[in-house]
Amino acid sequence: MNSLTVILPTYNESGNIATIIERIFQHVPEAQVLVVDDNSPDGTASIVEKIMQSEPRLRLLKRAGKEGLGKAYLHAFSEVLKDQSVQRILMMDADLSHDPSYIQAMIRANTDADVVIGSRYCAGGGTQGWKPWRKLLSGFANRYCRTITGMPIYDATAGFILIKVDALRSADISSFDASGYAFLMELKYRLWRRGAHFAEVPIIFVERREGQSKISKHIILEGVLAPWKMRLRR
Ligand SMILES: Nc1nc2c(ncn2[C@@H]2O[C@H](COP(=O)(O)OP(=O)(O)OP(=O)(O)O)[C@@H](O)[C@H]2O)c(=O)[nH]1
Ligand SMILES: [Mg+2]
Repeated sequence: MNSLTVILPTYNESGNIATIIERIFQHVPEAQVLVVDDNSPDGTASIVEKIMQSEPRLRLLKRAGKEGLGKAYLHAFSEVLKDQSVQRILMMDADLSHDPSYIQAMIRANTDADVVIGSRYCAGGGTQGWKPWRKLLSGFANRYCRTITGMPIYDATAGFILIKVDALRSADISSFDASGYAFLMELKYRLWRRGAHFAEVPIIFVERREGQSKISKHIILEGVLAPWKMRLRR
């Protein structure tokens, strides 16, 4: 069955990519996986190509250069939506912070909800291995987003998101220009404004052990401004 496509955006994830792909197929053997790589200098794409030789469920979308998480996801959505048989899309990080063992619980919650978030901020969720500043920033960012936008979601900056394709098709997702947390908040906001029903499934988010963070001052600033932009546009 060709109904679930997992999208894995990558930039310099050579230390994680083989493990995350293997673990996804272990927990959801029926899934297809699409890696979206922005020409990682560390050779992430060639590792994927090697695995593809013996793994027909795996595909690779190669992009010319680093353009941020948002652009990579929008490109991947437009590819996946061409295939009418795909019923749901799962967005997740490739750095092993999002444990594939939660995917089945998210799929179960997806029967009643259009969008299921692997959530750090609902009862039972949390983070492991984060420095205090990261915890504070993330907790604050989520309360801030909820207060300003009114969106009833505890983990608005989450990147572990299962979406029914019908909900994604009805939201206007082709036309926005945001990269990191801003993209993840705005995507949920557009789905919510279009009437999508949300559920949150608790996850423990584990700090990456391999590779480097791509968080920058630009991504944080864009995230701070995003909820105001959404509110003002309303
Ligand atoms: N294709 C693509 N993927 C990206 C880009 N920036 C980040 N990613 C990927 O998006 C996912 C999330 O990025 P991370 O750098 O892990 O961001 P984070 O989880 O907020 O922060 P850390 O875990 O601290 O690094 C990872 O799989 C990255 O490799 C990009 O510009 N293009
Ligand atoms: Mg990460």
